[in-house]
Amino acid sequence: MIVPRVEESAPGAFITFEGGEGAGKSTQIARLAATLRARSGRDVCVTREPGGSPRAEEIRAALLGGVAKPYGPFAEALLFCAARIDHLDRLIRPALRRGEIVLCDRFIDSTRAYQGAAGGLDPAVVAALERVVVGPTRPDLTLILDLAPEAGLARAAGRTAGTGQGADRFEAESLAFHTRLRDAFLAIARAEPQRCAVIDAGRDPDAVESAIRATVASRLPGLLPMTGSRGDAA
Ligand code: Z5A
Repeated sequence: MIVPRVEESAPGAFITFEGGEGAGKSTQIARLAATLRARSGRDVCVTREPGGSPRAEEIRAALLGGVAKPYGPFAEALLFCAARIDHLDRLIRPALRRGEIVLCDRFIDSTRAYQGAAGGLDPAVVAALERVVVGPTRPDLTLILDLAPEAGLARAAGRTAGTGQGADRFEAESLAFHTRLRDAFLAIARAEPQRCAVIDAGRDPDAVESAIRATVASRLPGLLPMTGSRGDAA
């Protein structure tokens, strides 16, 4: 029997950010966290996957270093799940129980898109893993930052230019892989419109931030009050 690992009444709010490489997730999470800290009166926990807890960060280093790639997408998915189990148990669920707002850079939809749609892992296997690993701890809102893969890869390359760092395990994949990813994220948004919102991430950072604030304010009105005539949040 699978025991639910977060109370149904957990008072926190769980928002995930998803999208392809360089879509601007880290940039926008930092901005939304600052806004929520200033205006919601609640504690905000910023985290990421893979990673977010010391053990999960160790698994992250192996995954992004390509250690699991030769074993195929199923083995990679299991490692992402191992990291997620620790992250949920050590960080996300305790924070939600304390009533915090958790902002997470990537979560279940990245497994669906990277290992599933783009990597070829059977969606039924991905769904089964989700059921046993995540259980009832589902995001209240998922912001899918949508950007043409060519633009995202160029942004990611611009960020590492001159640092001596090369592309990581996933950045090094083909343009066709990244195009499948984008299509997969958009398909998830179409399939789960109540949970997901697509944000046009091709605009300048201020415009993207404004769209995200408005979406949070309308989808989770308890977190950010709506103000102004255009529906934007304060
Ligand atoms: N993965 C998986 O396969 N399965 C899973 O289940 C999970 C993950 C959970 C994690 O890598 C990898 O793990 C990821 C999927 C896989 N693939 N990769 N690579 P990561 O965490 O290192 O990388 P990422 O999640 O793709 O994030 P990123 O590359 O750091 O991108 P980002 O956070 O979306 O973007 P950013 O850092 O905010 O911005 C990138 C650059 O663009 C930076 O220089 C910004 O200043 C700039 N930027 C940001 N916004 C803009 C706008 N609006 N205009 C212009 N420039 C901008």
